[in-house]
Amino acid sequence: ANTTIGLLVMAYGTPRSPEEIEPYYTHIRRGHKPPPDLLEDLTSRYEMIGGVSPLARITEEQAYAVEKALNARNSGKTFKVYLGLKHTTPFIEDAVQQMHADGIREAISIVLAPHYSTFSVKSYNKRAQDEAEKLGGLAIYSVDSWHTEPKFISYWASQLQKTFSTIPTDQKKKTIVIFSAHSLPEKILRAGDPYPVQLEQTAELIAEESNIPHYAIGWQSAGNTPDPWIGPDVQDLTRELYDKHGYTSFVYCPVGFVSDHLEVLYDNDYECRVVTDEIGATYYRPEMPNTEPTFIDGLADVIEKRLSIEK
Ligand code: FEC
Repeated sequence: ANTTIGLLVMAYGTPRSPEEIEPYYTHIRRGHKPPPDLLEDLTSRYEMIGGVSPLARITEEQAYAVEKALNARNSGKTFKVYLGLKHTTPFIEDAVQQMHADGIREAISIVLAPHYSTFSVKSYNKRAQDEAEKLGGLAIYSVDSWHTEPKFISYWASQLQKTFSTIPTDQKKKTIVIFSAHSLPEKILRAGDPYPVQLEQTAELIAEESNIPHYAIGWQSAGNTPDPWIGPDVQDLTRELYDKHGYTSFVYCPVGFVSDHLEVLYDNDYECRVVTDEIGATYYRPEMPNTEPTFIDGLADVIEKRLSIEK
């Protein structure tokens, strides 16, 4: 019998070259090719962050780092990592097929996004489960969310302490932290989706551990569709907090993401900075988790805990 446990790490995916932007965008749009103006707009955002996103490299590094951390624990189990992406190759289904072909009978899956929503994590998990069911003989235990995981919280708390140590003392009281995640269509709320409550829980825990004076919750990177998206948008929120309370320093923590990628490098580092520049405030954005050891160890903890429920 094969006693190796499959470690299915799922993530969003990104184009690996400028030529891949169109097929990637078409996949995000559920098979509909983007009109030329939208494609041009997205291409120019990638150009602003260096042509392509560093996400492909970082996702891979994260997946291998979690595998390594788990195998270093001498738990008597051996993990083999498989990367499955939502919008580009290797797709989630490709990874499940590969696990099956390798004779894996048991696997654990995790999405590289901390908060559960029907729109994101649920659909990743469903694609993995559907493929496993089709193939047969492979059980996948899915992690739904890990937004309160202690080492994940500690990662951000220590990043905030680091950032605050660079803020002049007289500015600290006028500093606000904005915790954010990717916005989603508001209609998910009517179905009781836990996504916004989970973001609040993450924010509260980080704020408590880092002892920051003020924080707010915002949403970012909303899509361009006629139906309303969850707000307030981080840019509008920045203006409002300045107008109403006169904050002069803004610290952006996009805790719904775990890597440097377009939604952070462009939507925060460019778009939010446009607003802070306009109002004459200072922009701060702590480093993203990427492969920082505490964060990776936290993901390994999440996986061990999920497996212990099955045993
Ligand atoms: O290439 C990169 O560096 C950035 C990759 C990237 C990440 C990401 C994360 C999330 N998204 C979520 C939801 C939506 C919904 C739509 C949508 C659209 C886009 C587009 C690009 C894009 N997303 Fe994304 N997202 C990333 C990239 N996303 C590019 C298309 C152009 C644009 O709107 O900018 C709207 C389409 C639809 O209706 O389906 C919704 C969520 C996350 C965070 C959770 C996760 O990582 O899965 C939720 C990274």
